[in-house]
Amino acid sequence: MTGTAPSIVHEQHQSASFHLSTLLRLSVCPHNGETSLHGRYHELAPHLVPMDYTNDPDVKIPLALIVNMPELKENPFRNRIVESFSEDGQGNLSFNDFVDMFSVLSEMAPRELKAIYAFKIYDFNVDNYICKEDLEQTLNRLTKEELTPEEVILVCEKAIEEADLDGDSKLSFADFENMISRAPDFLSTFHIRI
Ligand SMILES: [Ca+2]
Ligand SMILES: [Ca+2]
Repeated sequence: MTGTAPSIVHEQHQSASFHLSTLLRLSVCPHNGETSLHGRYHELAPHLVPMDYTNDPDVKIPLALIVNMPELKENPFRNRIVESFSEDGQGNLSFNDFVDMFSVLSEMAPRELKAIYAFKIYDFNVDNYICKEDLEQTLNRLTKEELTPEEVILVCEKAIEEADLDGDSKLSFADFENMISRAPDFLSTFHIRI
């Protein structure tokens, strides 16, 4: 069971990417959202991004410029968010990556899709599991370090204990879904207004 979990998650990531391009972009950008997103993308790096995208130029904007956007710069997960949407894995975002990011973070994105990306974002060491250390980093960011280190450890231990369906002391994507199904507000941290 444990051995199959990462590949299931991987498959879900892949199908999520596929649906992102086809479904979400349409549902999220009904008011010329893509046009205004292109404007935003261009603004971030006018020296890199051409205005004319008809030939789909191979342009990427580095993470350091993206995380300073007003929508992201107060977000404690900004670096992880951008990394999670970076197809080249280096934190650089193509325009397609950029549109995907805004699509998933919008209020209209389906809950399952937000869950998939939340899992990616919280998986700090990118091993397809959320372990106690991942959860501690997550909680420290969410609570802005209002909790003592001992409290953080306790909360994380309890959260894993409650959600860990297969008893391996770390959260697979299935365990994680189990956890967020008990906390309906959990994914609200992923809303960004464009
Ligand atoms: Ca991990
Ligand atoms: Ca588990």
